[in-house]
Amino acid sequence: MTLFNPALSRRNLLSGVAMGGLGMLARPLWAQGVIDLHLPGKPSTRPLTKAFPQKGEMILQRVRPPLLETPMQVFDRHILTPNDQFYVRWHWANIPESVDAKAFRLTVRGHVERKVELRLDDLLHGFERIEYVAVNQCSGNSRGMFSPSVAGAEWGHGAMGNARWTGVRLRDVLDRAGVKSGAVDVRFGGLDEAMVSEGPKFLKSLAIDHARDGEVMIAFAMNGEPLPLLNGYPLRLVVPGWYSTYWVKMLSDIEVLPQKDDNFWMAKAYQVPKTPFGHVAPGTADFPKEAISRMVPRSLITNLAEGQTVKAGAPMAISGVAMGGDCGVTKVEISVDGGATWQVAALGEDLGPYSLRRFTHRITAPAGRFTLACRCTNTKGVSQPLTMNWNPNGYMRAGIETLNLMAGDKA
Ligand SMILES: Nc1nc2c(c(=O)[nH]1)N[C@H]1C(S)=C(S)[C@@H](COP(=O)(O)O)O[C@H]1N2
Ligand SMILES: [Mo]
Repeated sequence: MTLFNPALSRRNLLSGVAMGGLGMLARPLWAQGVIDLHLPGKPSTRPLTKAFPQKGEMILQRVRPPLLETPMQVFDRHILTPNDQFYVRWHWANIPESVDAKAFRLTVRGHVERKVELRLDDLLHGFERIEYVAVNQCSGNSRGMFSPSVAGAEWGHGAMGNARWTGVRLRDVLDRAGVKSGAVDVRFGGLDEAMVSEGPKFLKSLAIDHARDGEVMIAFAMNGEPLPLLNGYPLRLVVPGWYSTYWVKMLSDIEVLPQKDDNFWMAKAYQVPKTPFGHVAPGTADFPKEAISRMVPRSLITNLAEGQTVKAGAPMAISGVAMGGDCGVTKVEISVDGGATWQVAALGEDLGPYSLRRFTHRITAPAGRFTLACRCTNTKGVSQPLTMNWNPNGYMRAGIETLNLMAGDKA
């Protein structure tokens, strides 16, 4: 398998990828169509682009650093999101345009018995491999849907992806260095750098017990292929059940800390209200905060779009995807009357507790305007809240999503 041949991986990965100095565009950037994200109360059309290396058709949110969103139809077609349509998000634009697999080193240092420097080859061949399916979801996924609006990247629902991740246990790598007693946090950094010297480098940490839980992974593959460069080639952290702000890409540095990490990205950024679903009354700015962590249940209809016309009185198929958040999906319910009554949908194959799960249902379309809604309950018994959650950073969107449809004589 070429994946595990480091001599091949660099060539395969980057051949044909002529990334100019500016913004990693493989091809000139011109609009290849537009898509309407139906964000409430704001301009919501976005260009579609195929201009980025190793990426197919994506919704362009920002060129530099690249913010690329996955169109909803991709989730309708595939339960594992194809790598070339997997969303992309970076904080700083100073991202290497290629990584030499031979020269690459992953350093483990800090509060350890011995500093170690691992080659990609060591990761591929020197540790037991693990593999599982997990959703990677940006903390700000669906931010553009909030009403009232909040500041930040105005994503639709496509700042998420589901993949089969292959790699090694973070615990085993930490053990190679020998964590000293008194370790508190483990901090992760990648090859990307801030554009300005005052800009804080993107660094995220996990508590030592979480880092050593045997599930947190240093991944070298997604869906059986090396990671696309924009998704973190050659290595990224996978923290199943947690928002992907912790899933550090192009992971090159692991530092064990004898104290809590108070760097900007842990202590100042990515803070949510310390309430269920990170919810505060819209407009509230002052509240006790905590670092964002575990995901919450969500469900999204993928085969229909806001405002679509369907045939009144005719059978109508509904399909979508659900996630339990930090555990599996137990139930998805559908409402055709805006949430007054609910019907249980059929669930698709169970790919494990951290995966997306397909749901399908059939209804007879009523006449006139109607509102479809779906609601997920996870294996811990947590259901999506009936009232939409809100916070000023637009994180952790969890409430029930609705689609307003119109049933008429013709579909
Ligand atoms: N090195 C590095 N890793 C990073 C980031 C970053 O800016 N730099 N952004 C994080 C955030 S906020 C998100 S949402 C995910 C996005 O992962 P993806 O681009 O593979 O979809 O990467 C995370 N890992
Ligand atoms: Mo994110």
